Amino acid sequence: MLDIYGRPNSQHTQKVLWACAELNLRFRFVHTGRVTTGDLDPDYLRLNPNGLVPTLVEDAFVLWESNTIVRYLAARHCGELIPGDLRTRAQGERWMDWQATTLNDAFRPVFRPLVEGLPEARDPVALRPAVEKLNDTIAVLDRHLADSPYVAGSGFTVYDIPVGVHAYRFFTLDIARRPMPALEAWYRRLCERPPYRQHVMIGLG
Ligand SMILES: N[C@@H](CCC(=O)N[C@@H](CS)C(=O)NCC(=O)O)C(=O)O
Repeated sequence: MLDIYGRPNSQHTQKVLWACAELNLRFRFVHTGRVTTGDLDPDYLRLNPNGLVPTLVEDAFVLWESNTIVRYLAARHCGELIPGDLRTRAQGERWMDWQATTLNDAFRPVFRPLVEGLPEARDPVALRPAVEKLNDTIAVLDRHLADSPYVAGSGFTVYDIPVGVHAYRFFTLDIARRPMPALEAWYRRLCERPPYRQHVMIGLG
């Protein structure tokens, strides 16, 4: 029995839901998170002491950290989303770590004000440095994709998932975007995937 605890509009939950859909997994989804339910249930805090979503529970096995969950599911249920070659895999994992650190740090100061309607969102001048920084950061991925149709080579892998969730947000936010032809082409390929449309392309907020 596979349970996924999360909030459908959270970027971290979306990675896991998207991975489950790519792998055709059957699971029970449990809506949770402070934003959804207010104070967290002590039972949930025992599963995930961070008080964050998502969390996976598979029989007695509990796992949190969205990128780890996505890699676990892909390895357990369908090896083909994980390349066999060690160096290809390491390069893919690098983009997962980059998403969780560098890209997330660049995204937060743009995403939160715009989606939560904070005062700086009404002042494009105040937001401009953060938008510039986000463009600078995501351009690193654009340059990588100019030589590689997907994040880890010629085919879709689990490593496209974390950055793919951010790609939808980047192309959907009302911000000034520099031309990023390779990023856009890859994003258009993701948009053709039904699991992406079902779990990621669901609006912001
Ligand atoms: N590093 C964690 C971050 C998880 C996280 O920050 N989750 C956010 C949602 S995206 C959260 O739980 N926020 C509180 C809430 O939704 O109640 C992961 O990747 O799973």
